[in-house]
Amino acid sequence: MIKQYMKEHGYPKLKKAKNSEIFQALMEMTNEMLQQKKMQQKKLQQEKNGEDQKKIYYISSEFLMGKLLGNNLINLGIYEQISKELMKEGISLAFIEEWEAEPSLGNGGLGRLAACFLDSGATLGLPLDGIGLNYHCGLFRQVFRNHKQKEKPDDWMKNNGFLKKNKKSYTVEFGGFHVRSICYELEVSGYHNRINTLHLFDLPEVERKIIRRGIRFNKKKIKKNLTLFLYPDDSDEEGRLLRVYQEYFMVSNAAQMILEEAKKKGCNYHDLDAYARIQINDTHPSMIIPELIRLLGKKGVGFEEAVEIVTKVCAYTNHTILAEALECWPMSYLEKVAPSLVPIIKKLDRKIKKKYSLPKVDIIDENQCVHMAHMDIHYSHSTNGVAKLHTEILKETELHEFYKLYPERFHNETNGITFRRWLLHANWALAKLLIDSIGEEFITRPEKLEDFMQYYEDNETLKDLSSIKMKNKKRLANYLRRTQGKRINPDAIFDVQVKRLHEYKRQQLNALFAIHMYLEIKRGRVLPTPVTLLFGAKAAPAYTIAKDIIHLILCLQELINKDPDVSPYFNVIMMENYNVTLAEKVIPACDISEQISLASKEASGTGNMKFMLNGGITLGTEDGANVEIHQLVGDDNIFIFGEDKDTVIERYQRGDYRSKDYYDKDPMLKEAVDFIVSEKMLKIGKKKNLNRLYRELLDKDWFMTFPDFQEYVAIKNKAYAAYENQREWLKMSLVNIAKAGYFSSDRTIQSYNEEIWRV
Ligand code: 26Q
Repeated sequence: MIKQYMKEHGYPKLKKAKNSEIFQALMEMTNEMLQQKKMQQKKLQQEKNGEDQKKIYYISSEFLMGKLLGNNLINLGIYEQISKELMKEGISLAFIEEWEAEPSLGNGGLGRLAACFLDSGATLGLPLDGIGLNYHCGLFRQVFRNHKQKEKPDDWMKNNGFLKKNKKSYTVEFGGFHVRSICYELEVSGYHNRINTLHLFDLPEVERKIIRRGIRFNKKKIKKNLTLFLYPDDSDEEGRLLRVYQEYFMVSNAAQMILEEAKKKGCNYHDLDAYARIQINDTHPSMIIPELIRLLGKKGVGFEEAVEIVTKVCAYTNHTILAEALECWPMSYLEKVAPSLVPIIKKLDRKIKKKYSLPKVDIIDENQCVHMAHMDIHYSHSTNGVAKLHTEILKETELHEFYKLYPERFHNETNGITFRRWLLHANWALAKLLIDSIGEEFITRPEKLEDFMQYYEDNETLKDLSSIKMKNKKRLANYLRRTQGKRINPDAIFDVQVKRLHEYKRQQLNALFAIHMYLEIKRGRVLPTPVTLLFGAKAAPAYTIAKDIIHLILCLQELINKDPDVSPYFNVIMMENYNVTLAEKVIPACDISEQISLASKEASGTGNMKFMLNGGITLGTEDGANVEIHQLVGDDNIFIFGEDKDTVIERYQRGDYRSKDYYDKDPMLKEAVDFIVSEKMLKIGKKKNLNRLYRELLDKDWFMTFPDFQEYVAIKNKAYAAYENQREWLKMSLVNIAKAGYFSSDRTIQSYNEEIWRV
């Protein structure tokens, strides 16, 4: 197939072609197939009953898509065929796939969730398009220099040919000037099913040249910088303003496009509800509500009616209860960026003040700040949390006043992950074992995975699971050696914590454990099987403590791996630039999945689900979707520790947590904490950073690592001991795989559709 294509399109023969040429040919061929499929789809619809009348628009400032080639080949049903064809010439498709740069359009969980949802929407045959922004240099590329994170622009567009410019263009009016947008598209293929579209808006004048050292640039030149980076540094006012410019630009384009598409299908604006459903992914796109009301007004729809229509069309997803992440913009910012929305937002707020006179639910507070989430809840028909525990906390605590006003609007939609990328693509060996054991139905009917439980006692299957894990560990070891010059031992237990760096996720707790383990081994403890602690995490450029935690881990890596007394038993590896591509290699290789956030703080987590599906055993707190994982696999197939959410929430309410009390009472903890500023560490690292982190823990420890330390050390030791009984361990792994069906994003999207969109 690819041979033929290359021949017909003037490429050299496979044997003589460079890898870059094979990649180019595969990409072009795939693009053509996607276009053809899309045309067929359109034709078929026209023949049948016209276009899909009602369409779902998932609006999000982030879509963390991952590389596209492999995923498209899988969804088009030709991955194996191409892979075999290339293999005949001694070429590895996995290797060719590395030529593609992954679109750098997201931070972490929320963006990756959006990408999984697009895959599931298309796979289920739903008309579900994404709308977002095309950030030229993406988030940032992380490099380590002198044991510190440095940020570099990520020029992903240079090596990604799936992005296609289309003809859409709209005018967006900011205060004092206007811009004309352009729009790119990415085709989103479903598994043996439909093709949807991700629309990414952009500006023609954006200039790479204005970037100076690292990722610094002039934040005032809006026309030149608007879509240069995802969330520029928000530590200063200019950065925050730029973020509001980005948000308004995104939603104004989205609203204009949605109205235009609806109109084309016969909508008269009064019946927009029959043509569009809008899912607002966290508060970043919230201005779509006043923007739609404004545009409907221009089309002749009265204010009150427009409010009603928009409320019916929009739905809002909350992804966090962290106060600092809840967007609340000063009115003065909106006056500067989007002055035409200001009277509308004020009117919306007056309605609420008049109806409820309850300051807690106001949109505009007494400091003239606009609470985006409040606007969403009042003026959309659905608010949802992303895991059972999270939704409960929203209803009982964070959004309790709103829940009392609108109990029927609250839903839980537990997150999910696409099995196509996180099983078929990332771990074909395991997928193949599953297909051979229980058939391939589970790929689109995830509840079928449970059939794998039949093999619980089957020695052959357990042996297969063991050799697949080993193969994946070796693959990761090779990859890290090749791409980062890091050496890891595939015979070690892989104990993995990969996710954005945030204090609430508590990488610092894991680092304290590493110190403890180092000291124990120095005192003569030996481990029957060596352990490798693997970290991967980017810190926000302006998040000082997060960067100090990275510094600590990098210093520990240096100290521990170079100590001949310790390194035969225990290693610490901090992988550079953790992203989707690396995740696809790390997750299938993991034995122990660290999900150790402070209970109540992680809304859901989705990495936890990916590890489970790939046979990793969760070691975690009762937080987010860990609670649901625990319920599914039972006490014997997970390692749970730590204080529960009620204890934590009560302690915050009392405000009486003093980390120093724990430090004074617990010599083991004291020893580990003091080591941060020990002579050995100061020889490797920077006094300023290590000392600042040390003081932070002693004086504040806002995410309460100290109360959980003893239990954490105990449970890690328990997990390492359990690993020694390989048969029992593999059985645990099998249960995790078999019970992971619930976490397919197909289930999640089906549920959004049944409860919220009703398309
Ligand atoms: C807000 C204001 C100003 C600047 C930045 C932001 C901002 C940017 C990104 C706030 C939040 C985010 C991203 C949040 C996120 O990724 N949340 C995660 O969402 C996942 C999907 O639901 C959950 O699984 C995770 O638990 C949650 O942390």
